[in-house]
Amino acid sequence: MKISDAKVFVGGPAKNYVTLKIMTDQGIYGLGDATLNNRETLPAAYLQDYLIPNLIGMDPRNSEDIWQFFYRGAYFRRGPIAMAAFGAIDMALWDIKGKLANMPLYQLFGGKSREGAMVYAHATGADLEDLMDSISAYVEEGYKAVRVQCGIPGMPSASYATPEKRGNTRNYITSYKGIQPKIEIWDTDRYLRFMPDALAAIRERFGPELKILHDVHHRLTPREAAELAKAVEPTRLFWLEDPTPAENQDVLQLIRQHSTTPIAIGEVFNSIWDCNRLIEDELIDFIRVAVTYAGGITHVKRIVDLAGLHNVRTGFHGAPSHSPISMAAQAHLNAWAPNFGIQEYLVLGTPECDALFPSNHRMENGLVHVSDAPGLGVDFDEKEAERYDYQPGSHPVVRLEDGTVWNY
Ligand code: CS2
Ligand code: MG
Repeated sequence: MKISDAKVFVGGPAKNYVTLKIMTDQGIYGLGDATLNNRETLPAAYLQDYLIPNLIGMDPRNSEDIWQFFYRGAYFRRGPIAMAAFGAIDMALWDIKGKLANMPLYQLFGGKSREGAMVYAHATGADLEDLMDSISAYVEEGYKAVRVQCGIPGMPSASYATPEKRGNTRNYITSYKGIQPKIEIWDTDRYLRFMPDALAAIRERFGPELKILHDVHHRLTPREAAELAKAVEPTRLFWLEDPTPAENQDVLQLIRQHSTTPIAIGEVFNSIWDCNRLIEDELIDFIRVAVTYAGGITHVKRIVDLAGLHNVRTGFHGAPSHSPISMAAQAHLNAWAPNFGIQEYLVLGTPECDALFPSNHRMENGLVHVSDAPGLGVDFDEKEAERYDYQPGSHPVVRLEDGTVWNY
């Protein structure tokens, strides 16, 4: 069996998805997602210019060898662009493997460990009352867990704030349009004065059962993060995410020494080497990598197994930047992983998105039920794809009030 061709598509409804389709000489094809949010053309170029010419003629069943060939063969290892490109190839090869075996992927991993995998939605509000409305809407729909982000009084433009009051606060998809980044202003002191009480009020309003998550988006210093993690202990968060930038991993010890609030980190990591220390030293409770830019199923499965040895559960990144292809790959891992924690899940299910990526994965009462179709269980409609092309975008850049650049 040989890979006969491969194509890359960039574009999609309201979002640039980087979709890889690998064809074989036996007519079976596989799909992968190489979307790297706001840098989409780069993994696409890596695939087109370097990887696809090498892929043609390879045996698609040797997914491990192909992964090693590209990873070691690159010489310059890791990095989100390369790992997103390898990840897309890897997903597509697993998709082919599942179709050959006539089995859904979770069966190849070891079968189902659960019937439905718990997901969390993004509730956002321009202010606390607005956020409460957003949470209520998700709770009414049956979600068991919500991430809560809120506008901070006196801080007009942080990514937590939805500038449009109501209306736009559900199904939150941040608009990053344009190559010039939007500037947001951040003030740590205002945030730290507001957030612990806001989280306590949410717990008070929604009671003990709701799982409440909050994303700090790398904004705090280690000491400030320890202060916040300690202050929110009575609220019993499901997790506190990215409290500090994770380049310096020693600082996580400071947070641990001061608080028992569960910590989730890893959405910007792209290899096991970015998180092995955090996992082995048990400095985090949830690992947030995504199959998209952490090298695909082959590599992420290794991270999941390492995490399982150290009481660390999964909480894969699932922002709208991921296409339904990588979300399907994660649905299969979530069905299998003995140390599954939760899945971030944003309702992509617009009619346009469903038409482009038809699948039978379904969300019901806050749980994702994985499809039983062979392989990834998601398809890609090339005719639909012709409607879209690449739209440049950029993440916001954050500055302090005096102009100092801060962390997004
Ligand atoms: C966030 C993301 O989903 C999350 O937890 O941190 O919304 C993040 O802003 C985007 O993925 C950036 O591309
Ligand atoms: Mg995050």
